[in-house]
Amino acid sequence: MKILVTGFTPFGGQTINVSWKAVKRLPDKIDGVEICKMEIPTVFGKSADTILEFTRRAKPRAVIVVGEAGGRKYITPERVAINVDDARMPDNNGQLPVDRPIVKGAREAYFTTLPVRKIIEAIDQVGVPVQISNSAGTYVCNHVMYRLLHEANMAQMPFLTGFIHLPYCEEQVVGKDDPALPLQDICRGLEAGVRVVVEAVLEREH
Ligand code: PCA
Repeated sequence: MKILVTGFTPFGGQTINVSWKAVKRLPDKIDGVEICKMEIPTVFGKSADTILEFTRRAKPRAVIVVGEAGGRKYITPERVAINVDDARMPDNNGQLPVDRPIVKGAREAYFTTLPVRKIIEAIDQVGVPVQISNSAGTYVCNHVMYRLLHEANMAQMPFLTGFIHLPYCEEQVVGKDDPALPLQDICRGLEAGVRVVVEAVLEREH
């Protein structure tokens, strides 16, 4: 049995994306479940296509998409994805969609199917700042979350899926005022959240 956890490439002129830095440090196995890790491009379309190619082939039981939300003080599991691409800056392929539906004619929004409250409790219990977020934005992260929830919603055996945004890690904010957490804390919090998803996957099996 496996689950997939993804991080993004750096974007917006940065050299680091904390999401991939943290995801690649996750254990390879938790409670017998394989943790597959993948770095995906910060590009509308291709980001989600890359994951969906994997889910169709490898059939993971859950997909946790992890991204960076610079400026936030907490790890923020996302509650909802909305059906719109509206970029404030070009993606890594220069695309700048404005008010464009992600999937024409599909639902306006999907709620996460990850156990978001339990994830928050678990991250809180390891002492890492965490808060629910009610908007994943309208950039590439929301795009990927929406596409995965839409795919899972149409599948016969839907995988659990949702999104976790991470704040900057300390090395990204040297000389700046932006809030940040030590990478170690971010990794500890993320792992606690992933463990909750592993438990949920194992429970569904029985
Ligand atoms: N954060 C961006 C896209 C990639 C990432 O890590 C976002 O919040 O949409």
